[in-house]
Amino acid sequence: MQTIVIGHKNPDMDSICSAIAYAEFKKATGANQVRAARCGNTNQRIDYALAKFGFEAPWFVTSVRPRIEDVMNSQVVSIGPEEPVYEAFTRISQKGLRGLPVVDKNQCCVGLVSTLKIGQYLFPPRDQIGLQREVRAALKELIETVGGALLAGTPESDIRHFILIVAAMQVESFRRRLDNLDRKKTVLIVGDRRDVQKLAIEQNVHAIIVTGGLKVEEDIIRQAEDKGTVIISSPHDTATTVLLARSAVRSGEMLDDTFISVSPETPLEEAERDLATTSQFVFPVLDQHRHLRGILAKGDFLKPIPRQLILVDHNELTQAVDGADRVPIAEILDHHRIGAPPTESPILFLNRPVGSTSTIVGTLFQQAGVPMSKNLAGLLMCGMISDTLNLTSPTTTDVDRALMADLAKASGINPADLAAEIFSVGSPLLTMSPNEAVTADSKEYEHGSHRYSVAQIEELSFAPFQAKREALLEALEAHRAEKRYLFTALLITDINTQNSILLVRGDPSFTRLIDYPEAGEFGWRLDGVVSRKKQLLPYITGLLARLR
Ligand SMILES: [Mn+2]
Repeated sequence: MQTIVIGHKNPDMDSICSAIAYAEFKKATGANQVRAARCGNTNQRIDYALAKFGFEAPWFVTSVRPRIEDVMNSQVVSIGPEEPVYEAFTRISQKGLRGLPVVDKNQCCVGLVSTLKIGQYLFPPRDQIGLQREVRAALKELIETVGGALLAGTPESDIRHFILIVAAMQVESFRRRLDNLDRKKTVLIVGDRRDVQKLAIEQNVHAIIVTGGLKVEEDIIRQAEDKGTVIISSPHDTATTVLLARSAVRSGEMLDDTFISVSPETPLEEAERDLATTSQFVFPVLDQHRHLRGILAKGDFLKPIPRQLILVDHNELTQAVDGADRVPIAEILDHHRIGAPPTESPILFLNRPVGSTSTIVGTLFQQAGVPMSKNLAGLLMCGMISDTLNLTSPTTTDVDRALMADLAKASGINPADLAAEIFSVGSPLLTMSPNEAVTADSKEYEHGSHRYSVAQIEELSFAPFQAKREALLEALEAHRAEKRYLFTALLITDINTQNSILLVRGDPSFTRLIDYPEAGEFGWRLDGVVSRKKQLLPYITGLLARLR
């Protein structure tokens, strides 16, 4: 079972840092196969923090929606086109399958051989019962399939069309029978019947299989060598020998090349919908080069998905990675309002009203007595500083202040210096396009039937704002229209003065309710507001409640 520790869409510093740190914590406390992930791009500030403390950006995951590769059987059982059907059937039975992919020398899948097709071959319909005697195979392979020993002659290795004849009759009857046969095609299956063997050699029958491991006399073998007749000794009785000889046909002779294949990346839901009504029971899973990566059986759709999520810094599905509703959520660590989906089993849901998720993770390290590297302490400080504007946001608690002091001691880094470094990197207004600025840290919310989004950017001053105002408003409106939101908002926070400007584009029925002092068209001055979560969202929720 793989566990993915992942923050919200449009990841911010806290969600990246807490995902990395919590994955480390899980590993340090004995969990296996835990991996930190992100479902969006980092920004310059996050990249700066990661580089400063020597961390890679977490694994980029666009979707956790279950895919075919999650449930397919990758211990691929296949058969070469040259291998006998007997071998194919043996593998099918051993593995309890309904068919096998046929794979050529280049590992490309060229078709399927199914139990149905093998059954039809071995048991032809009554009106074509003569087919029972026919086999297209190389004599050399036929000997191998029968488990026979070569006594005379040189069996060829090219595929030929043979007729199997069992001589269970008087020699005179057999003589008459031979008159009607193409002897070059005939493989005679007989016991220790010296007279029949002798006659068959004289009449140029192509090969003779002597069954039951019975002895063949020296002069018969010599005579066969002289005439070029192949003599084979089969250890099995006649009935078994006939069946095995027929199974010597190559798998490639019996393949179904109009088969449905699937790709490892196809979402399971989509595959299930498409394949449910087909009569094919196993599906080769092929990559873009048609190389066989696995086999999917219809029963695989019922397999549990070997993956679970730990959500950090969010608990609402609208903010979670695509497909989060399709895999089990094992834990949630967060400090936001509760909007979590119901779960099937009890889970660890740690939601604390502190300044950052990094604070929660740091506290877990302390409580469990798990040692933390200097770099990890520094990384957690970045998450805390970013979310609490270095402990100045109203979301800051005594827990944050105490932990920050401990982490500063552990890392040897002064929080104020680190904060100045982080916020001086990559001003969103100066380094991002208007579209990036309004979406990079955007979060989507639901209120009744309404959906809306609120983004936030932190700046060291409002100086670059006026020049970008119009472009930001246009980008907000484009984003709103694209997502069909009731409104889109952008909170621009000056972390030095602790004031913000709010830009909102959306339905006038909502915007006319905003009663902060206006700051130009579609803009409001929110003095003393720095926290989206603790100050702005409760205000917005209050307005929405008044909406008619
Ligand atoms: Mn956070």
